[in-house]
Amino acid sequence: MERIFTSIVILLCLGLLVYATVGEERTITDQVTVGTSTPVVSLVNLDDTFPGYVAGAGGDIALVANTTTIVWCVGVVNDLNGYGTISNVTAVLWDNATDETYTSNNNTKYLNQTPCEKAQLNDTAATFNCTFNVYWIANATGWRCTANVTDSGALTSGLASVDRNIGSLLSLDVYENNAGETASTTLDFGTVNVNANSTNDKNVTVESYSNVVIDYQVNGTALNCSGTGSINVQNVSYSLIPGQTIGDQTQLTGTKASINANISKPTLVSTVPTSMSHWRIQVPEGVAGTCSGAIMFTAIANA
Ligand SMILES: [Ca+2]
Ligand SMILES: [Ca+2]
Ligand SMILES: [Ca+2]
Repeated sequence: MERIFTSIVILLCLGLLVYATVGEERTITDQVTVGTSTPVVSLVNLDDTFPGYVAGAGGDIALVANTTTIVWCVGVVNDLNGYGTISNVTAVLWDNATDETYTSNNNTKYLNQTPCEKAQLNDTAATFNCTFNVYWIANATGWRCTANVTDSGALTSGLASVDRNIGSLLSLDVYENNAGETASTTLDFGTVNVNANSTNDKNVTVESYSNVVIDYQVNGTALNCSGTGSINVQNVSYSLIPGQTIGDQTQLTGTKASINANISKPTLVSTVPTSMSHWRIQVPEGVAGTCSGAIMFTAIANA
C-alpha cells in the first residue's frame, strides 16, 4: 500500500514537472549565418577640383584649350561584409545626352585613367577617388559619373552622380598661311608702293581649339612705320572670299567685328578644324619704311 502511494506521489510530481513549462506563450531561438551582401555606393560627386565626400558637393567643370583637365569622381562604398571585402571600384564619365555604354572617346565618354584609389573609412566602408583626363574637345553639356563597385564575392552595384556642366570653351590659334611659304605669326604683305593696293591675297588661317562651333572677331591697330608716319587700321581689309579686290573686302577697325566663319566643333585632338581668311592693304601717301601693327582674333560662340 505504501509503495502504491509513493508511486502516485512520484507520478504527480512528474506531471507537475512536465506541465510546469506550458503556457499561453512559448519561445524558441531562431538563427541564421549571414553570407555575402551587395556593396552599396553613395555620395558620388563630380568636379574639376576634389569635391569631398559630402552630399551634393561638386560643381561645373571648366576645360583648358589644347590640353587635358583632371576631373574627379569620388564617393563612398559600404559593404556589411567588411571593408576588406570591397575589392574594386571603377568609374565612367559620360555626356548625359549620349549613352553610358558607348565606346570610350574624347567627346562623350571617358573611363578612369588609372585604377580608382580607395581608403578605409570604417569597419565596413571605404572612400574612393577616380580621376579622368578630359580633353578640351569634350562636349559642352551636362556630364555625370557612374561609379561601380565589386566585392570579393563578385557582387556589384553602381550609382551615378548628379549632372555637372562642362562649359563652352572658346579658343583659337591663328597664323599666316600662304601657299609656298612657311606658316608665320606675321601677316606680311610684302612691298606695296605708296598710293597702291596689295594685289594678291595674304591668307590667315584660324584653328579652333574650342568644344563648340565658333565664329570669331577681328580688330586691329594702326601700323607704325620705321621711316615716316603710320598707316590707319582701316587701310587693312579682309574677306572670307578669296580673290576680292580691296574695295569689296571689309575694312579692319579698332572695334571688334564678327566674322561668320562657322568653324565646326573639333572632334579629334590630333586634327583641328580651320577657316581661312584673305587680307589686303592700301598704302597711303606720307609713309615710309617698314610699317607694323597688330590684328587681334577672338573666338566667339557661333551665331
Ligand atoms: Ca559584400
Ligand atoms: Ca568646378
Ligand atoms: Ca556663325
